[in-house]
Amino acid sequence: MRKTAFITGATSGIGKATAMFFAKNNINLVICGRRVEKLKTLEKELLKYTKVHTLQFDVRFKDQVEKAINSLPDDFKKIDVLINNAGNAHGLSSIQEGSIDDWDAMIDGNVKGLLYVSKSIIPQMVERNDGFIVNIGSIAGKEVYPNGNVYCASKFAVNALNKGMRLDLNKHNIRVCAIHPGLVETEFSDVRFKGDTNKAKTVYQGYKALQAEDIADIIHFVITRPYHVNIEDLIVYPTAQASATVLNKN
Ligand code: NDP
Ligand code: 8X3
Repeated sequence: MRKTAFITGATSGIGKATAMFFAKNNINLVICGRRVEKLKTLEKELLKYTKVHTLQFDVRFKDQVEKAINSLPDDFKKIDVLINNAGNAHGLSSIQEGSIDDWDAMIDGNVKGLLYVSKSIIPQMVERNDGFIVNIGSIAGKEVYPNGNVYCASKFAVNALNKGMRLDLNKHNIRVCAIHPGLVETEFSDVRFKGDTNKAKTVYQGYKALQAEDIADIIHFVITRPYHVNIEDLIVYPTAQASATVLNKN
């Protein structure tokens, strides 16, 4: 029987590429995001390959999360694979100059949002003693870099939650994995720099950054291992990057 994957943050970047990769590999999809037009455009493309349901909600608001997930039609209610991917950095400022609104967006989206979605989906996995959760962390969750402060804190939290899930869900036969990418060329920097496209572009210039499809391929590899194999923690850099601050640019 075909499996169903629930992907948050599917309107762009890693989530969108993962949806496309999964669709071409016969996985049914629930795709989520706030931008409904982007969800609908992607749905049209994915429907060429698989069954798709779209859910529009903001992960920061638990009522929206619960309502959306409770609204899933019967065909999509059983979630085999949860990809906790939605998230962003907002700003790149010193701790003394950072904006509280940016901090709220990162803590609420990257941490609480991941929790709200997980809380709504984990019970069915526990009941079935079956399921896979992939948490998209970041190298920012392994290493703090200058001005990364709150974004890094949010991804350190994802790293901790991944370990917590792995421990608590162990007796329920549920696989849990975190993937921690380095620099991936997506809308991430556009969001971080609040639409300053030129500034965002320079992040990915002078070397070959990871592409969203690279991470999608790895996520698919992780979830298609035999059930007794759980890849728990994976750091992925572009070849040109050796740490959060060491980048071999031309
Ligand atoms: P994008 O900006 O391209 O995608 C982010 C996705 O998250 C969008 O689909 C967006 O959808 C969704 N999203 C953001 N905030 C919310 C919210 N409050 N509610 C619902 N959905 C939300 O970035 P990436 O694809 O690069 O990022 C995906 C994940 O990968 C993030 O967790 C990021 O931290 C992580 N990551 C990215 C790296 C990079 O260098 N790009 C490196 C390491 C990790 P919408 O706006 O439609 O709601
Ligand atoms: C995104 C990668 O280096 O901007 O998580 O933190 S980085």
